[in-house]
Amino acid sequence: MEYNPKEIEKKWQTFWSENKSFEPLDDKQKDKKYILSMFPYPSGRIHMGHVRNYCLGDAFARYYRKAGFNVLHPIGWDSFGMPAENAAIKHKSHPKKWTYENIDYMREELRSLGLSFSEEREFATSDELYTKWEQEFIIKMYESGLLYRKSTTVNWCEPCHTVLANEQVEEGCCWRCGTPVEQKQMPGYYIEITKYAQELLDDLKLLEGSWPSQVLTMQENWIGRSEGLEFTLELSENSLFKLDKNFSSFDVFTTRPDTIYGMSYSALAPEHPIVKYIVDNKLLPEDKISAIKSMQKVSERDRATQDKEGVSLEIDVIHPLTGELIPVWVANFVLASYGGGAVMAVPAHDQRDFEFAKKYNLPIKQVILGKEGILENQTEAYTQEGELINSESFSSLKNNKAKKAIIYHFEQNSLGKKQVNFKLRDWGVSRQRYWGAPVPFVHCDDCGLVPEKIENLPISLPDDIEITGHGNPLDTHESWKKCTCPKCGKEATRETDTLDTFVQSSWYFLRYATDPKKWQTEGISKEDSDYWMNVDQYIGGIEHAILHLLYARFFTKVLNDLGYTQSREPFKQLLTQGMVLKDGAKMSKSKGNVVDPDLIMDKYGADTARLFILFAAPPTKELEWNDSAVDGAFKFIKKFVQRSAYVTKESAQNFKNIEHSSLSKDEKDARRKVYEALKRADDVFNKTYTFNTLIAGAMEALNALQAQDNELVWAEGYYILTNILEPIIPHTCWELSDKLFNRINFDTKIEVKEEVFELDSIIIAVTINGKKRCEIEVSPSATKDEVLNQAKQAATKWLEGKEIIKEIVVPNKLVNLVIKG
Ligand code: ANZ
Ligand code: ZN
Repeated sequence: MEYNPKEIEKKWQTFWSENKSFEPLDDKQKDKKYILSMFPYPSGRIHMGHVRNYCLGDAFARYYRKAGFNVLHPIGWDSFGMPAENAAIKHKSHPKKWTYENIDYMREELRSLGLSFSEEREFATSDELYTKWEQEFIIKMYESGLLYRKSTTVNWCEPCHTVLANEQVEEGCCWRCGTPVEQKQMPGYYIEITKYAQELLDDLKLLEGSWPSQVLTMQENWIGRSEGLEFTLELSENSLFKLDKNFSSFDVFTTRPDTIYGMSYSALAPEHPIVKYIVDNKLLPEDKISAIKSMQKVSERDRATQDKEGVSLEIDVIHPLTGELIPVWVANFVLASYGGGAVMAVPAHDQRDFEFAKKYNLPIKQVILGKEGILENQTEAYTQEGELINSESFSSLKNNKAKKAIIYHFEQNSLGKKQVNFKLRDWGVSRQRYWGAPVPFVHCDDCGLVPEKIENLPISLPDDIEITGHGNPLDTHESWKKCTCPKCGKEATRETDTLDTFVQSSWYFLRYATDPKKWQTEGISKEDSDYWMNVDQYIGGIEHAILHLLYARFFTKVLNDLGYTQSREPFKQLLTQGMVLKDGAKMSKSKGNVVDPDLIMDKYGADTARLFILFAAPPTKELEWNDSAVDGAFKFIKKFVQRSAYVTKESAQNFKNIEHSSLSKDEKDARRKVYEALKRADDVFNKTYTFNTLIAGAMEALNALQAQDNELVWAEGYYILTNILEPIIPHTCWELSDKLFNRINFDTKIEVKEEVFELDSIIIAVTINGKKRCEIEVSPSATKDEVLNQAKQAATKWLEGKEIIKEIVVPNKLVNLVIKG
């Protein structure tokens, strides 16, 4: 039998498609598995990362289908986003054309890998039908108060007339034209993810053991919960007058109320309203004003890597406990959007405050006494535990106790309150771009911001646009913008912002779970999603550890609250795959080390690519591309196919009658290896995911089969190996099982026969005074005395004339004899 991958792969791919072999059943009584690999962005061609991602998912899907589950294994396209617009600018094409042509091409590439996707559930997130439901969710969120519009500072490039994401700002300049980026106030839409911060944090506990702990930690840090004290700093009398009584105080948040007696200055963010007022009204000398202005121009992100910088604002606040005057500065390390955008600075115990105080010669006052005692000429902040000093009645308390005592004191005296803060910010979903889902709102002179009527959805993108790279093409499309107000019917203007593509990937798994027959009339079918959700196995790159996975968790909770699904945590198990490397580096065009999956499939066929990818490394580890290992994978399959010739018709029908006890040692060995591989398969798919060990086991089993020539053992071996390898090399295994066995009955589960693991004899070591002297071969049923006698006989020459004072038998392993002299 010859191995001809081109022929058999085409044959089975056509068969699967024509027979709809991989459509999930409409039978909610059946146990289900929902297997999902993160859907691809249609960038043009698939790369090895995709191959790894989808081959892993496919192995799970095929395994569970064989194990009798109703399996949902869908695919689609995350098809909105910037690259389509950039390609349109570069190649003078249309983003839509570019996107859908790429999808058609990549669909064929995935198909030729033989992936067992449901074809009926495929969609692209740029499909109008998808946009329609997404816009409905957005309106529902607006109506429930979860989505709002506000003005904030954004990165703005004037020549390109566009907002830039942080990632598009390179050393303070626009990535496209190189112009220095400005900070500009711009209105945008936000979803209040912060309302779910505590739940998003708490529910990480439910995922322990099922998600990689690294991902859980990253999410926890991103959510960034901290507990502390929020209190008000009152401005001094003089300062009040300086600010024309427009301000009387500001709030600060501290996680270290125990250090409050060490506050020697206070610092405001450059965007703080008091700073703005001072700048706008020129209440400081010219040079200070311009220094503040240049601080404001730097983005928050870049400030993080700058040296500490600040300007004294020439105003004071009153220390809430001592009544001392405390100077107020503006500082580049204070974030406008955290706490109140202001800090009490304690240079003795906070490193940033320390560096700033050193630079500007501000007092440093120690209030925590640690192991190092009184600190003189401090070179860095003391951030460890200790006892309070210089803290009036709180002195000598341990600092953790003092935290609570000081918060209590503030609360009792109505000076402040215990406060929980999160790093997590509300999710800005506005993009000033064309190729996205339009935000479904209308601006009316009389009614203000009005959501579109549900029956008018979707608000589709106009096709006749001019993409220049300058600004949002929707902004200049006058006829598209013109509309009527859904509320009062007067002429109004359409919103031209489109939604962040992360919105689309936040609910696509719920869409797949909805029967496509309902797609016209429902966005998410609760009935269907209650059956299919949660995703049993989610597979994707670690680069999505934070944003995508957090937004998807968040959206699921919101859609649950809105009644669309019973699910509240969408992904039960998460597998984050490692990267595919070549010559030790990530494959990338710029490094010129890309291996094109199409070429590999062309040369060797899909099964070789699949086998190599799952054999070369465990899924979570990096995978180094290796041409000779690819060749090795091909040779294994070829051998597997060729040797199948030893399986005769009669043996294929009769192998179930093997009488184990009558087999020779080689025959028994071969059988044992086959069953070991079978046993391992369940473990690998359900627990360890080490497909490499499963494949290695199958290879060993094939070698062991070759070392014997019992036809029945050959046939049984092939029956089992084709079964366990089918999730990995499906074309080959469908072909063999079809040729050799009756494919119709092929999916029945094979029982593991324990008799196969019973050994005829066991090798046992004999040691004398702990030193190994010889080995004996004993029957597994031998009694302790029989084993001992055999051991003594074998070791006669070491025992002659010696007295045995102790005999130890470790069953199946070892006999140790202790002798005297
Ligand atoms: C005084 C202090 C003393 C602080 C000390 C720390 C150590 P988390 O919540 O963990 O990030 N802080 C507060 N608001 C800030 C802002 N808008 N920008 C920059 N820093 C800000 O830490 C909160 C701590 O970060 C707060 O506690 C505050 O400094 C600072 F020995 O207050 B701390
Ligand atoms: Zn109106």
